[in-house]
Amino acid sequence: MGQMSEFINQMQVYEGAMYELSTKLEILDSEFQVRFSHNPIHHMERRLKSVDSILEKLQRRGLPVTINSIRDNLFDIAGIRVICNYRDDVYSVSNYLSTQSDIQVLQVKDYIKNPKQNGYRSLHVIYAVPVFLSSGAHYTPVEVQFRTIAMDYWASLEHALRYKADLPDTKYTEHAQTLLDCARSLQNVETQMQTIHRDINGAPQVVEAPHEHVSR
Ligand code: 0O2
Repeated sequence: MGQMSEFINQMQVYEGAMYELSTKLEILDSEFQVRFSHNPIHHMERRLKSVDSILEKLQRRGLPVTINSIRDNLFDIAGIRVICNYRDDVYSVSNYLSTQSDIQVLQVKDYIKNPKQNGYRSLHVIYAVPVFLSSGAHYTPVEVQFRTIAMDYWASLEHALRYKADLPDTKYTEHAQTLLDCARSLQNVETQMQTIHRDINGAPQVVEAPHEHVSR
């Protein structure tokens, strides 16, 4: 098979894995609505990494530009962003998903418990999802970023600042510092609102995930 059609086939498998996982998340969200009269998921975003970003990432890491290299090294070709209402929701949804017996947890990076130096917070989990083709089950990685509305609001502006190349260095540094302050303020607001929400709706629905939390 030509490299091009093999690449297209592989992207279809990533897309299938992404849809399977987002259906699981939608089912969890509706179950929560029925059982607890609360929707933990505010909304979801899905994307397949573009060819340009795949090439950029392989080149940046000095990796060969082949389909095998993509399969072996890039685990964020398929990505889902799950934007939750509260921090408790982030952990209950991610833990319920992680306990499902037909998928595997490959990696967890908890930037909520250990925020990045710039203030970035989110829980990143890489799952392996079986996609059934005529040749059998193909376990395919999907990166899921779980975050609250506040974390998402912050990350969007920080992302915009990072890619604003024509900003003078002093301005960039000043904005980056302000963003770090904003991250802390948002975290405080979130904690206070979470407390009110717990008082109204009761304790969070959290199960222990059957995996170690790994952070960099
Ligand atoms: P896109 O367009 O979202 O795909 P990498 O940094 O990619 O070489 P790794 O291990 O994949 O290595 O990184 P990590 O820490 O798991 O985070 C990958 C993704 O998380 C990023 O994807 C962002 O979406 C998000 N992210 C991580 N750190 C930050 C941050 O400081 N600010 C913001 N706004 N987002 C962050 P990509 O590949 O950058 O882009």
